[in-house]
Amino acid sequence: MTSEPADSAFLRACRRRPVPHTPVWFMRQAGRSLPEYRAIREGVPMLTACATPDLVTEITMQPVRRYGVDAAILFSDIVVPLKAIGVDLDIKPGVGPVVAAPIRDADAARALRPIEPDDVSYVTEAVQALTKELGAVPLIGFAGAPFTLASYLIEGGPSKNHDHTKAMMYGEPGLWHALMDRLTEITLGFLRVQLDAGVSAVQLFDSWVGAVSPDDYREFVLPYTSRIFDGLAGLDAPRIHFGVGTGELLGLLGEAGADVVGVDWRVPLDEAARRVGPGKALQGNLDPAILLAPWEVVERRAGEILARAAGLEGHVFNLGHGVLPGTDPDQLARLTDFVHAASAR
Ligand code: 1CP
Repeated sequence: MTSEPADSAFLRACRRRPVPHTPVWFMRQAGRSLPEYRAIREGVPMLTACATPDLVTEITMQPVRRYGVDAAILFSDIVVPLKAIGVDLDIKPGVGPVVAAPIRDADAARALRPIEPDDVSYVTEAVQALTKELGAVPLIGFAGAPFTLASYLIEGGPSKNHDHTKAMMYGEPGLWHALMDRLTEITLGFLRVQLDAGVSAVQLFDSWVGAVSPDDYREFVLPYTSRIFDGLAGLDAPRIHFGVGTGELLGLLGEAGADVVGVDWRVPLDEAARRVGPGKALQGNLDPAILLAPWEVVERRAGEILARAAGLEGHVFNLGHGVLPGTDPDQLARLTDFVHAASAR
């Protein structure tokens, strides 16, 4: 047994050190499929839950207790820092984040001010309570990356094609860069609050950046994600970078500077390692939909992922994206046990 997060399989794998077993956690492991989550959230709006430290602490702990995962992820949302600096937005059940006045001009971009620790004191409080309760289990903090945040702000809500976002990127590059610059400072500030409060690692979710080409990523996104990872260098907390549909961007995601690159299910991990290049751990990459199939299928597919990962410098087992709402929690519990047993060394 280890007694400090620093000795944990999760942090060791992120640092590409030998591990007793492959560590596992699941994106969106809190909420979604857990009945105890639905019970505690009954009648509490999402953003109210995120701003209530007791609820954040309890919900963050639920999947750790039930699944025995190797890391907890703070219960929050990528739009929490935007709400905290005064953006008029809400999270609508069954929809996601909805912004009252989408940002489409320079005045609206300028109104996005930097975040101060006092704006999110409930996050500091929750992280402090959680690090005590978690003991040796590491806590992952997170933030949305500038591109993904920009998409919600510009579109006004969830979007399939990110049309308005790309229209600004291509048509008004000056405005685009000004907006990305502001979002970069907010993201950095929000991650620093979590690191100061005691999280052991951070994940930057650029969930929707797979929508852009490599050349456009380099010009319109990479400078900002690089600034975030550079700003968090030398802190002893591994930095994880994740996006969906990023097969063609994996080399650039590696270039951006994270310690760990998250891979969705579309690229096998051994091929992902070639694309990302040396000196990085990888995280992933079971298709979350596989968990809806019978256990025998889950076991076989998870075994294939471990086999693909055998030659990696470091591997954190995860899904290729978040847990789907219809997932049976027992499948996640079994999967956690299976990964631990099958990878024990
Ligand atoms: O384990 C956890 O559930 C941790 C908490 C967590 C995280 C890491 C939530 C709670 N949201 C997120 C990150 C997040 N939020 C991302 C990045 C991860 C990903 O790609 O899945 C994104 C894109 C969002 C935006 C968002 N918030 C959506 C997606 C909408 C879309 O564009 O398709 C949704 C549905 C939300 C609301 C939300 N966030 C979290 C929960 C539990 C919910 C559901 C709201 C509710 O219960 O009322």
